[in-house]
Amino acid sequence: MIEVHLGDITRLQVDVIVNAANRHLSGGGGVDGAIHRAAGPELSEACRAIGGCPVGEVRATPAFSLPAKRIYHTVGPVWRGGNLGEPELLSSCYRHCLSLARREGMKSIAFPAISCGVYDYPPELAVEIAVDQVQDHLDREAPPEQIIFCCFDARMADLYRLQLEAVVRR
Ligand code: AR6
Repeated sequence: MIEVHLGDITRLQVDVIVNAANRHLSGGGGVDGAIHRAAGPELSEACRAIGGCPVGEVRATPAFSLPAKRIYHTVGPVWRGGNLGEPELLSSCYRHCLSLARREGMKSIAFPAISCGVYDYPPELAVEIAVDQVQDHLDREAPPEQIIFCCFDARMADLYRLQLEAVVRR
């Protein structure tokens, strides 16, 4: 089941919340800042111990004070016009998160709009990639039962809803 949720990802009671992190896993603004604040200082220590994460990959930590069980830190690409591998790297973020969730037996996962804030990825293009990757994953064995696109503003939520409808019609 794929859902669109409007609100703060840190409040969600799901197995996994995905963080739109940076390569150093050093915390920052946006959703990353909100997750670090809500999870507590142990999260920074756990991230420091991991050391970093290449763009397009994922690293997992416990969720500490959050209601979720795990945080998957993935690093989206910075948008530089679209010809520098941005679509492949963003797809790779979703793919890595979904396969790790499957490997870890996680039943529910919530994604923020990776790269759509400070990293400046055009939301329409990012949403198309996010929905395609999730849809693709649902065709495989034992995907998470619940996949949530968590949006912080109504415009983003509308884009996901439109894209999901378009995919169903395809
Ligand atoms: N819950 C859900 N979505 C949120 C929340 C929240 N609490 N807060 C913001 N968003 P961004 P990026 C939305 O900038 O573009 C950090 O400094 C936001 O409205 O958080 O991947 C990192 O350390 C937007 O739609 O992530 C990196 O340096 C989306 O989350 C850099 O920003 C992503 O915006 C990563 O940039």
